[in-house]
Amino acid sequence: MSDNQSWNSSGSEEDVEPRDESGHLVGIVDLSGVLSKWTNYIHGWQDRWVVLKNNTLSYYKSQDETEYGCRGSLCLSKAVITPHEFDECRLDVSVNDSVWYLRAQDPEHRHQWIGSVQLHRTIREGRREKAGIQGTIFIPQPLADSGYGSESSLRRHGSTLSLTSATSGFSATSTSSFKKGHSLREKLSEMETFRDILCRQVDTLQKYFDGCSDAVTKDELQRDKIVEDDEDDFPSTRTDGEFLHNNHGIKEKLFQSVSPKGINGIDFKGEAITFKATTAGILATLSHCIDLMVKREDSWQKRVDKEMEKRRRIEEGYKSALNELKKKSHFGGPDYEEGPNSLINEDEFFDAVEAALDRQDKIEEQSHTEKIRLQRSSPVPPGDVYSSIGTHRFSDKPRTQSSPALVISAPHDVHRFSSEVEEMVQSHMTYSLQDVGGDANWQLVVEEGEMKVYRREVEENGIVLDPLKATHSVKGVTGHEVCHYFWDTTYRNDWETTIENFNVVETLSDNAAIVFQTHKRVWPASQRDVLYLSAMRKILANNENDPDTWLVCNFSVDHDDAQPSSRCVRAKINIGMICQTLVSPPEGDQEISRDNIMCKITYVANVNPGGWAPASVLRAVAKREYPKFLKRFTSYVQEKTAGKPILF
Ligand code: 9N3
Repeated sequence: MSDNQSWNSSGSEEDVEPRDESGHLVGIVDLSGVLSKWTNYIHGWQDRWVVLKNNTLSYYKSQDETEYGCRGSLCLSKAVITPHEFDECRLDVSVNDSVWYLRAQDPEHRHQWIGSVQLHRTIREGRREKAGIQGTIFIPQPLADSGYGSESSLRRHGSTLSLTSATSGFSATSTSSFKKGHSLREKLSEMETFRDILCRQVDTLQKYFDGCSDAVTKDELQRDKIVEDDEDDFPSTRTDGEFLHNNHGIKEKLFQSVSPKGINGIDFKGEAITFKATTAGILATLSHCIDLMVKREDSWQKRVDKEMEKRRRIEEGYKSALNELKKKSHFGGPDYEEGPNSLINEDEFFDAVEAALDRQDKIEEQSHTEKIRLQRSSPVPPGDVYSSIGTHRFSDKPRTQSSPALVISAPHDVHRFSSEVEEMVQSHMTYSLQDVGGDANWQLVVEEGEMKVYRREVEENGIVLDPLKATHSVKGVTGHEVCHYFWDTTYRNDWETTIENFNVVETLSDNAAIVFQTHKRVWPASQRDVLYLSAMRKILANNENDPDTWLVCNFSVDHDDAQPSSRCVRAKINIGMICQTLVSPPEGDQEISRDNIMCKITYVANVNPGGWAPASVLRAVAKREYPKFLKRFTSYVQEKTAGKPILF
């Protein structure tokens, strides 16, 4: 129980039929506390000390002023308590046509009040029935300044309401449970109260008009001209100034012949005045609402302006900080954007990479369609760079039986990296060809037609090294052809889309070279370069039934002519393109055509990015780029070899 409300509830023996000094039954569930009470249009909601006792709800100006007597009371026997539909704090207590609009400080307090009033009534009813007492209705007699907390009191005091002050002096003076800054909500609540009052008044007026029309038809108008003794409520001293919005200067002459409580016991003049007062109140509250909304909008606008200014300053700060950073020598170097101190987070990095890749795709697509268009308009003449394949020297190499992976290299293939190449080739033949389909360590990341791409997630010191293995079956081409187009840098730009430029640093032999390439920068990651030895080999099978193997290995090496630069991060690669040709026998004595051949490819890739890069980004890029490369490259080989002699 809060400090401004108190219970006097007990189930003790004394309370069975207790009576106060004046013989009234005293509280079983008495309750008193502060409630906001709707007073009038001028004062709106006011905090009042409300007491629930002896089946009566009374209110006082404040708790300290209870000895001066209550300002109004309602007998609860016939009272109707209505919790407000939307305002969770409000409860309206009405008896006949008297309504008290009340507001508790919060929904819990409202609940307590409603519960208490109901409990009070139930207990009283029970006692009354027992005692055979008939329910009586207590009509409140408001005190002089009790205001207009009910419709009846409104009507009673309609004439004393200074209507001019109602408009000019209307201000949010309510000291109710509404908190500061909630004045708009307060006003809206007032509007709801007005709406309720207005509805009742419209009903009353309607009743009056119905009565009028009855009276006219029954020719009873004369009988209704009896002057009743209710003059106190409508002093004759009333002046024009007391009328609100009577802009037309028309007084209710029309109805002056009718006594104040002429038709259906309704005092039309009083009703008309209070009706005007209500509408005046509504208008005043509305204009107040508008004022508040305008003020609120102003304040929001100011806040928006302030935020915009703040944003502008931050953006400026960011720009100048970035400029400062750019001036520093390490800008653009390997340690700048990447690494845990990167200025952008992984998500942003990832988005940027994706966007850049999409842009690249679009450009590639455009150049591809352009190329096709040009090819169609001017077909490639015979003997172009691609048609030399039939004369490749590997095509007539002797076939020798040897150990599992016998590497044949002619004397002119020998160079200073020969042993490294042999080692790499052996390693590919032993490990790379192993099937990973059923290996739980390898996850299948992409499967499209014959192509299957697997990877193993491996990280070393936070650097993603995920080994990749892909298998593919390509119809109509041989392993030799596949390796030829993969190894020979002449064709590199036809299928490779991730390279910005490349150059052969050193030609080691007819089938081995050292290549330097810079990969296209995928903003905002630093650009990567790779320096690798690329060698092509044919490995003869152990027996007649097994196919020979064609293989290209690209693995990182060092070279004095291609030192790492500050512009790029040097990535390290170890890649193998391992191919075997399967031939299905042709029908009859026909020659083997491209329809009879198929190349089984095993592609393995180990890329060490050479520095920190976000794992999620690298993995996403790898998942996207490898299948794309495999499809594009193998289609390219099919395209290039179609209609040409088969290079076994
Ligand atoms: C990737 C290189 C990087 C990243 C490669 C290099 C790569 C792949 C294939 C060479 O098969 S190849 O030898 C054909 C000749 O070019 C070959 C792939 C991922 C991202 C797909 C794993 C280095 C560039 C890089 C690394 C990290 N850029 C940004 C972050």
